[in-house]
Amino acid sequence: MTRHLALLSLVALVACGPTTLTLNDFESAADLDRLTWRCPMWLQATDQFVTSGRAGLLVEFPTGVYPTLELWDVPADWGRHRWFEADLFAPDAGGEELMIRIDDQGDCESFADRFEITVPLTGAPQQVRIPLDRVARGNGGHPLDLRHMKRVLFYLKSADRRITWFLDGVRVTQ
Ligand SMILES: [Ca+2]
Repeated sequence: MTRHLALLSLVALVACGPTTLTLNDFESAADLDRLTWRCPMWLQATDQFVTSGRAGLLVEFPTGVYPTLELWDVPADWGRHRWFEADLFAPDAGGEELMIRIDDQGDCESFADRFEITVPLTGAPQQVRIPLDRVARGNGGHPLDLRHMKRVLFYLKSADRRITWFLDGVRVTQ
């Protein structure tokens, strides 16, 4: 009987499927091909900050307004998950504020129709964890459709110097 229960537990575990859906883990050239940026900047795979897999991403934002890193071609259906998570480290930017913007495949041109949040940078490794029901509410316009997501952007409103930071394990979890 105990053995049967153990087997049933295993079946249930498998049936539930993976609890993490990776949006980008920066492990391969194909992963890096799914990044774009808005200003002259430097991106490279790194082993200096890795929280998942074997590599993370090193980003050098240039001086200027709205230096932006965009993750596109992400898995679209986040509907079975509860949290957006990412690990980041900005050792020389403690006190700065990183912005995270998340768009669905609807009309995200107006501020009200997308989701944005301010993340205070601590200067130490930190995990961002945002409830997806909050993402779905957006900025007060039409709600985002978690089954048809499009992209994630990380940006600063402005930088008065080059800022190097690290990112890994961008994902949604249950
Ligand atoms: Ca990784």
